[in-house]
Amino acid sequence: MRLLHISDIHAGKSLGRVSRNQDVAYALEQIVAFCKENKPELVLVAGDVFDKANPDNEAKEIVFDFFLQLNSLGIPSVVISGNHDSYDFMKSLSKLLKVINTFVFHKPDLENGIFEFNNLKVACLPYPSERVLTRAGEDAKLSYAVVVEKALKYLYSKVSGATFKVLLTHLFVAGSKFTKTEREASISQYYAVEPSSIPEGFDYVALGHIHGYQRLEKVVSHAYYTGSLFQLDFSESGQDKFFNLVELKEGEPPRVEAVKLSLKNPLHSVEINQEDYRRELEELKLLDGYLKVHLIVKDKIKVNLVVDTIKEVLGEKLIKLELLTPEEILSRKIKEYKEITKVNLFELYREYFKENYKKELPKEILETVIALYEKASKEL
Ligand SMILES: [Mn+2]
Repeated sequence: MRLLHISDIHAGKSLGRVSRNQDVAYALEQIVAFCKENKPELVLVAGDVFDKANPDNEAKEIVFDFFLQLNSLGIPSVVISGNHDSYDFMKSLSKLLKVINTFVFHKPDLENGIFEFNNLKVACLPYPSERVLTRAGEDAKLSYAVVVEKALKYLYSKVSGATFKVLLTHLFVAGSKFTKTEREASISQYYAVEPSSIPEGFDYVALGHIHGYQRLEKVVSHAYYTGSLFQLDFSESGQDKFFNLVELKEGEPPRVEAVKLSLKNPLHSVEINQEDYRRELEELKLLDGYLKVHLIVKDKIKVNLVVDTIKEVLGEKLIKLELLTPEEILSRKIKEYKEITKVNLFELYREYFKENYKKELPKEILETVIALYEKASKEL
């Protein structure tokens, strides 16, 4: 059985004043062309179909066209909501999309979360928002991660008899590497689900939410984030984008092939210096896609001419221009690092120590680590 796993379409996304719908369309066209050629039996969409609760009409048309084309190739799709999708909007589409063999699971529903397809069962867990999972009731006191773990185990029990068992979900598994576009609140540690919460018996786990392509090494089943279909914003600049072709054979591990997408508009985040900006501009104006330019200035006065020239030369390609002093660049990098890691370094070290040395971290070692960290921060 051959499946296609795609994720994080984010139709309706814009970057500053620029709509990214053409980037979405370009990615989906490539996927349709791939399907025509390779004939997978089913397409799995792991959430964040739309970028917002009320996507614009063009975004909707692009998404509906995609599913219409898959249907005319005879390929059904299973779709779950991500954290960017509105449960209610996805629900409003579900009956209509079923007519074109696009099966939408809009909201976590453990009793009705199984999609059956020949000898395959897909356990579908749309983005389990904290609001939905921990309402009043017996689970209210349990932490989010524990409730999600229970849900995954329950779903697994409902697919366990099938020849092929796949999990389709949209959540943050602890230990995955994220960019900054996944939406901050939902990637805090509170929402992290432990890799061990994913039942081992799934043949393949199709994940959405994290935008950088990756396999989760700590999960026993073959678990992948295929990531967003195009570079959503400048924190994803330089990232290649993929979807997975997954081949399931009885008694064998799945064969997973990452298929690379080409990008309509690659994003570039660049720094240029006030002194030699003219020379750098000559190179930048030849780049495809969109630019975010950090202009490094000695002082912020007398730069009007430089700014005007940059705007004129780069035109529509320029999405954002920021003036920064070298000191500001440095402090920003430190801040970004803290945001990206989003964890308490010392907590992380404590866990690392415990895992490796099989005992609690002694207080004196922690004190030494903190002192070293503070010393290093000052030197930066
Ligand atoms: Mn997303």
